[in-house]
Amino acid sequence: MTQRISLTRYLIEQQRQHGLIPSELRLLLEIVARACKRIAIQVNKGALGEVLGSAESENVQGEVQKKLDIIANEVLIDANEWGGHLAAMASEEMDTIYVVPNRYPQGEYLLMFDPLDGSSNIDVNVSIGTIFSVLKKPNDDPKMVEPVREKDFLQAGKQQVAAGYCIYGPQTTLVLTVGHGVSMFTLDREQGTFVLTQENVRIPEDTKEFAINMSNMRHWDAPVKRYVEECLYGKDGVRGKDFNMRWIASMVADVHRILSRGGVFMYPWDQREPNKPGKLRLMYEANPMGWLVEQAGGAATNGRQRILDIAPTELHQRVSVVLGSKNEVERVTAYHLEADAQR
Ligand code: AHM
Ligand code: MG
Repeated sequence: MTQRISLTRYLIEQQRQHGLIPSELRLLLEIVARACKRIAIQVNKGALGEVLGSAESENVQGEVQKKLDIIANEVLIDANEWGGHLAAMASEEMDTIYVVPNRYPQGEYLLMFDPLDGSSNIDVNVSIGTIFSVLKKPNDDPKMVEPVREKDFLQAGKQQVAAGYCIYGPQTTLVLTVGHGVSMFTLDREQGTFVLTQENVRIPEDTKEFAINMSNMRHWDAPVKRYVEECLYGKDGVRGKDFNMRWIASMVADVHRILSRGGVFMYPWDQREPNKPGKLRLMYEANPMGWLVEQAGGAATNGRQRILDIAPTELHQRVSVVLGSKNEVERVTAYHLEADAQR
């Protein structure tokens, strides 16, 4: 019988072999995984648990919140606030940061999450997920413990110490990186444990699959139109091969497919909201997904620059996203840079 490696064992062995997961970070990751199990239970209940539908409220970005957005946010806060591993949390669903209350000890980590990504899919029984990113609280003066502030979160994605997502689909799968490749853990519902099911995930450098919301085509910038048009011409055009298209409208599900078999995912800037750099959020979506994709041998840019190099200026900052198979991401990025040079 093949040996089953639980998430706990994997984390302990990673620490032993590579020194990447100090015990507080392990606690943090185990607690996030536990919270994801609780969210998975709620997601699975669906209409029976009265968790579907709108909560009739809006988040800081003016988006209508679903009941499950709020439930998942509360589950993550409840699970994480008391462990002593965190200084504060930030969420796509909360206006400001959540500082660990005084009654609990404060740790050195900062946790960011999109509690339920792909919310438009909740009520139609399509895969959704939780995305998370972990940073260390900067400490300029080691003799003093300064109170945590929003600006402590404004670190580039390359500073992340852990990132991942949990997809609630036909299987519940936790996907994780601590900077030493990407591993996947499938939830064994009978045992209630995440079991290692894939290590060293690799994204093929080439692909014949792209993911973008085509209904926005008329609003895109010229380089994105050029890339997608070339894909659509397939064998009859400059690419010389046919492409397939997928769009789940759930970033976790689209990224999970790309980690599993390759592809390129794009949510570019468009003219519908010209003053916003894109729809997706840098801290809760692009940074963790960008790091996972890079750790699996892919690439992630905003069309011009590596996502992980972007220095954030705001917690809820948005960004244009191109990620996935390396050669395709490089092509889309080159098209943008060429167009810029001609301007
Ligand atoms: P959410 O975090 O509010 O769910 O929004 C993010 C989602 C992504 O998961 C997905 O890629 C995108 O929004 C889909 O947007 P659209 O409905 O414009 O296709
Ligand atoms: Mg989201």
